[in-house]
Amino acid sequence: MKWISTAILVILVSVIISSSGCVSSDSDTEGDGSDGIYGDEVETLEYQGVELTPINEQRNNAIKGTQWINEDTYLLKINGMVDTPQSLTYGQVTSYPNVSKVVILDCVEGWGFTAKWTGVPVKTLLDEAGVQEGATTVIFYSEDGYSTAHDLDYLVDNNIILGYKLNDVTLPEDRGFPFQLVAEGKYGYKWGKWITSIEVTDEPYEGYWESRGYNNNADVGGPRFG
Ligand SMILES: Nc1nc2c(c(=O)[nH]1)N[C@H]1C(S)=C(S)[C@@H](COP(=O)(O)O)O[C@H]1N2
Ligand SMILES: [Mo]
Repeated sequence: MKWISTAILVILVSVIISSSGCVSSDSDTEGDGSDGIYGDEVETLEYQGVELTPINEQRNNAIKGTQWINEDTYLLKINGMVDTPQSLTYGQVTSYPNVSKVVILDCVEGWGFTAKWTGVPVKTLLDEAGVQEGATTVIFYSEDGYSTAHDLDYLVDNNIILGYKLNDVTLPEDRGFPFQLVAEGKYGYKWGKWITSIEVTDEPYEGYWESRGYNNNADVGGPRFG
């Protein structure tokens, strides 16, 4: 009769495991966005005739996993070579006129995805702060200790945006809420997520991956290292 109690135990344990939700974090759990529904937001999967990659099929990368930022206490700092340093709430950043565009993210490791991004032009924020004469570089710092930098001219000339909507859905936590830099034309490591501060400087800067050997210019199709 020992095998019966063993069998019952095995059945019981598997029932508990399969109903506890601790088995897997992928696939089609209702309401987690895998069905394209995020709270009361519905994901857009085609825009201006371009087919978009669904969020649940977009890969992601993060050195320390998801950062959980509280929208109510969040402040975006803008400092360095500016006349008026800024400290902006989520509501303030997202109430500037926004821009939407379809952009491909290319990770240097060879994967990528196409998405519709909506956000505020970095130039709008910098104009508000008043960039000082001689500034050349803008550094983006993130909640997880990550950082990356861009030439001021690149950001302005390409109307680069600080994105807060992805395929028309509020940028999910695991993807960089509240803001990810949509650094079109640059490898993924130039797309800072969970951005908390922006510093304007006249010095060259090497970010997290750049200081570990990745190319600081990072043009897609250009050299990956050195
Ligand atoms: N804060 C932060 N931003 C980051 C990273 C990171 O680890 N931390 N990884 C970078 C890399 S290497 C890539 S490829 C992209 C991936 O962006 P995604 O998660 O939106 O796909 O995020 C970039 N931004
Ligand atoms: Mo990457």
